[in-house]
Amino acid sequence: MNTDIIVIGAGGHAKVCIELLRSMGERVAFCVGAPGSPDRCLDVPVLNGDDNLATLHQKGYSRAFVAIGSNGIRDRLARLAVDQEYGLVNAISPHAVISPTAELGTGIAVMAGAVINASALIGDLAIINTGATIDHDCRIGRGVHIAPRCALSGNVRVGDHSFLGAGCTVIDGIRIGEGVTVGAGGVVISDIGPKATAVGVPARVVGDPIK
Ligand code: JB3
Repeated sequence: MNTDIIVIGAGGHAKVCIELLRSMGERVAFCVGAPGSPDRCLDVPVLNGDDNLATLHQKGYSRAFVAIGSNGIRDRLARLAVDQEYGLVNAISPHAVISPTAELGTGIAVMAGAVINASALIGDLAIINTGATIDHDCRIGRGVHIAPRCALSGNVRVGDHSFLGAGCTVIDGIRIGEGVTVGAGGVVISDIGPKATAVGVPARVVGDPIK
């Protein structure tokens, strides 16, 4: 058995996650990218195509991290990796501040400068990006991306696969549904239903929710 990690994805997010994993003392053996990916991601060799996951597993690799920003693709590839009997690891910066009472899922990324406060729950495959703050008792769903410098006050709920763009602010107690997008800089002061896109200050839903 080989304890080195396979990173799935080979773009900008993978670069950040490789460095996070290394900062935790882990080694990354290969990235697996979509066909046509560059040969290397940072200095890590890139294999093209998801059929490489089975081959690598046969060679003894069993730990993986899915480093793709798209919430849908990240979730799909995580399920594929788990189906192939990989264990998903976390990539957590030593420069993040995480409460001992926070509950962390698997396959999550927490970047430098992020803060996760008391009794917060971070769902599987979530990204808490650079400098984002998640305050007490927040519930962050599976496959959510909280982009850099977002600030979530206490008791905020964010449904699965939602995306809060860079610099969003959410006041306490707000409920954001599944599959929601909040545009960068949005200030959320009222609840947002599922699959909506909201933008602005204060954030307002635009268009019809995507069916
Ligand atoms: O906002 C920040 C700080 N980071 C963003 C990050 C969270 O998301 C970043 O700016 C980008 O917006 C995005 O980064 P990501 O996901 O690395 O995007 P990109 O550089 O476009 O790379 C996408 C990667 O996904 C490429 O390496 C593709 O090969 C890979 N990919 C896409 N589909 C896939 C598949 N890889 C595999 N193995 N299988 C697929 O089906």
